[in-house]
Amino acid sequence: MKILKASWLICVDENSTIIKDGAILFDEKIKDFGKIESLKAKYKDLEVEDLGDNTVLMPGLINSHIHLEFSSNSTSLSYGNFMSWLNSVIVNREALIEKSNTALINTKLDEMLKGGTTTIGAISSYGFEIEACKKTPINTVLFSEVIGSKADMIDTLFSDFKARLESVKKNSSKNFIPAIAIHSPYSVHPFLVREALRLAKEENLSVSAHFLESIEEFDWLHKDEGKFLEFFKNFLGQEKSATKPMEFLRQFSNIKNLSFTHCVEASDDDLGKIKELGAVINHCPTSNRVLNNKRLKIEDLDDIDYSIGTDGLSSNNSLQMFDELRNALMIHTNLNINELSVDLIKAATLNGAKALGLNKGRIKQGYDADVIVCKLPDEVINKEELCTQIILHTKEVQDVYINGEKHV
Ligand code: MCF
Ligand code: FE
Repeated sequence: MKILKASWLICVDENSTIIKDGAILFDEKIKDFGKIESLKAKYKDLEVEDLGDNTVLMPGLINSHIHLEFSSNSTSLSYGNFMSWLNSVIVNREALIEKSNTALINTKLDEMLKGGTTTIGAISSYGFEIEACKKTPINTVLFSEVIGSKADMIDTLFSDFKARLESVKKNSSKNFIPAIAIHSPYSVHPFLVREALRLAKEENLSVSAHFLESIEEFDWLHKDEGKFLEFFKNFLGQEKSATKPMEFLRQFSNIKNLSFTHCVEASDDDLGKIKELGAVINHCPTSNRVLNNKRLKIEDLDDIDYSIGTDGLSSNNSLQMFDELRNALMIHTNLNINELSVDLIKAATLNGAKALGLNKGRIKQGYDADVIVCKLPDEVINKEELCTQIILHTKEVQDVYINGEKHV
């Protein structure tokens, strides 16, 4: 067992505790933490590794919503209008998926690791990222996605989904965990939603769904009108949406680890239901911006926890959590920057762990020892500004430990 000492220790707890000259003791779990003097006095025989000047120890970052299968996209997809983006996904999907091979995804995962990401929630449409995710030290909750609203395709779609889920289950391990994604209320037939959720409950799997991301989705689900009407008429011969938002949400009762992605068009009632379900909102600020969707009003969430996701390179120029946190900092202009930064660090650690159902994201006895060390360019005087400075100045981290093992 080892003691690590840094200039600062961010615990991520109810009181946002930050300890100056803090240290942790860990093997694969966190065993103890506190001021370096008190740890030294308690564990006289143990070696202390001083991480150096201007260093910060904190829980590893958790990217709770990412699509690795779109990793080859840079400039192919259209941004600035949600329908144009959707149409460009349909046109380019096959080519992008084919180019997003294991070698490319390995490279992306390696960059993410160096950037301080220790856990991801990966939405998997095809299962083409499984090989890369099995190999990476980054903990992966792999959400097999069910999608499709055409009634006569249901059986085929459900069998395909179950086969993909099985292949994830076959490979499951401590850091490769099967889960289920329902794509969205507009794109998944109610039968598929019901059956996929039945499976999730039976097998106690975490669940995630995209929910009310765009005004087009809102108009279609609530009023059967808007740009989606044209889209559904053309592609599927459908003129009425199959589900209302509240009906969709009601189906998710009794799912233990649940998250909804985006939610920028959710009403107060929807948010009330999300809170009652105990769900976390995956907040993807860059994706919302580039697809011309609204800003998530995190100030109005009324005790619903939100986590941070980059989404895929299908709607982002980076998969790095510190890039995403910087964007979040710049988008929520109405909030105090130092308070927001503290909140964002909690979103990117503890709340991500809650979304994925993991015992991570916090420096506390018994939690998994997934920790990162950031090195700031100079001294920070005010504790209150520490989180802001970390978000502003970190591109790559100095060290990464996952389940107590050093990987960077
Ligand atoms: O979160 C973004 C935007 N909203 C919906 N879907 C996706 C996003 N990024 C990738 N997707 C995927 C989704 O998983 O796009 C595919 C689905 O498999 C086609 S439907 C837009
Ligand atoms: Fe997404």
